Amino acid sequence: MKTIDIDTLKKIEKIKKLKTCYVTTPIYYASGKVHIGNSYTTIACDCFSRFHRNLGVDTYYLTGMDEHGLKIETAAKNAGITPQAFVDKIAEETKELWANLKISNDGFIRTSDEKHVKLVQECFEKMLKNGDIYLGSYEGNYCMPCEAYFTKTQLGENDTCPDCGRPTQIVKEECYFLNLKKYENKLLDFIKDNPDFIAPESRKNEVVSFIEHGLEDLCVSRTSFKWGIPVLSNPKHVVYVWIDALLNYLSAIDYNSDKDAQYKKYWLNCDKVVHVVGKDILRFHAIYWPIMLMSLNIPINFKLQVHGWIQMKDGKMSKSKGNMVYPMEVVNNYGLDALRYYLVKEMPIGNDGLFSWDRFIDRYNTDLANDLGNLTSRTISMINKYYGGVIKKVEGINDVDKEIEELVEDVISGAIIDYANFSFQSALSKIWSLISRANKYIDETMPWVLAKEKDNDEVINHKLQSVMYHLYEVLRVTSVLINPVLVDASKIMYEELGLIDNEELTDLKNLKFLEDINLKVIEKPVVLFKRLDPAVELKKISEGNK
Ligand code: ME8
Repeated sequence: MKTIDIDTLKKIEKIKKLKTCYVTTPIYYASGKVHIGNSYTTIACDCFSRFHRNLGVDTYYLTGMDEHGLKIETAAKNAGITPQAFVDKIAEETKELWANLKISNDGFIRTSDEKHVKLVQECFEKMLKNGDIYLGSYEGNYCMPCEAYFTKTQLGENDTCPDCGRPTQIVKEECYFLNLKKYENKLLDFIKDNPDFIAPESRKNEVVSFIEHGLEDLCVSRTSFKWGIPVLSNPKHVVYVWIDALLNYLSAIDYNSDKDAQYKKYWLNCDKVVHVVGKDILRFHAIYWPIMLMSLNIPINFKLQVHGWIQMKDGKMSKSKGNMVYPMEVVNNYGLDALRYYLVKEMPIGNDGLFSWDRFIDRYNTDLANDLGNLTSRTISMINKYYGGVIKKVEGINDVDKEIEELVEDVISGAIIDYANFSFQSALSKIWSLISRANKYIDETMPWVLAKEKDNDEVINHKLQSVMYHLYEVLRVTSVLINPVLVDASKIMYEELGLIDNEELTDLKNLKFLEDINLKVIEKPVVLFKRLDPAVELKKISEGNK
């Protein structure tokens, strides 16, 4: 058998040595319904967490809600309820959505949680005391809906907001500042010394060039609204959103509390801490967050994984354009796996991905119904037809069989490395190259022709059996490799392949082509993904029947 190169082996070994992992999504603004864009991040982090757990890594997956700020205060007022009642409702709805998407998060932090409020107040006071936060006043162009000041160079035409395009207003207020300037060089050094701090590389370059242009101190409090965490020593100020929001990653794991076992395990001594963020909030995570940690004397023990946006054909999804897609609309009509697969498969690492219904239906039919679905049902039906469902070891294999075995080995190692690097698109492409090869292998070996030679022992007990064995192994390996993404299909495949509760044969860490399996497959496989008629589906969607 072909041997895997040393470099790949080293990478795999390193991944398999991981003991602990902490994965976080951004905390989402509790100002409205969670859409398919936020769902992408949450699903991708779920795949990442499931992958690590499947490898035996003790993984903590955190998500949550960002619940303070003027926008939420205003939305609550418009709804005629208190901000707390407003965010309680959104948090419940979001939790329910994540449960429906089978998100396997371990923690759900809300910035209105008591332990979070306490930590933010303590950290703010600590930074006040060490002089990194100071009181001053700020005058600048402020965008009300985005709750952000912009410098002259950032503003759009006629002083409009560079993010939402609406007019900004000149606002002056007393506020606290975080001294970013002081840390400029230290941060640049840190980024230089930790080349994999920000992935992908292009995003790292963006950050470095931003810092090199010079940082302005950051306004970190507000007096113009009430719905926030009061500054302990000067409660007319509330802590402005980023200091509040970023600390969720530590309050959730009980940093600075009496019971800080989780902080020790998932931060201080953790092998892999990954904050997954969209490109829109890179700067906050790559600049403000490490500076806050430096100021608080907490180790910067995390990496940033940056992803692009899910775009619609007519640009970014927005309520005003009316092009929003909500995840349950997809799940209710096409199943959870179809949504999970499409989102992680369509998002190239570092760039934007596209959501379009015609592409969604095309991928569903091609990848899921035709490639994966057909391979599964064809293989299981043939094993039943030719060998009464029993799969067993074979001797004497030929070159094509060997080629399949080598491909299985390559795909396993390649997919593990890709998953560990958050490159789901590439991992899935590799897995699908195996599925396609196996479908072609059926056409090449033509089992139905071999089966006709009933009295030929060589054909029936070796050749045909070897084809069935190799197809079975492709399916078994595939069912294990797709498990982090296609949570339902993988389980069904385990059942159909006789693998339920068989921890040894579904163990990702020791996954390889096995030469001696004796098992029985299910008699009647179900249709994993029912083929869709694109014309019918697209018509239904355009009529708004979905
Ligand atoms: O920024 N495509 O919250 P937010 C892909 N509260 N991902 C998308 C997306 C799209 N079209 N739209 C949103 C905040 N996202 C802050 C974060 S963290 C300490 C505070 C994802 O509700 C993406 O990950 O605006 C983005 O970073 C996040 O949702 C923003 O969510």
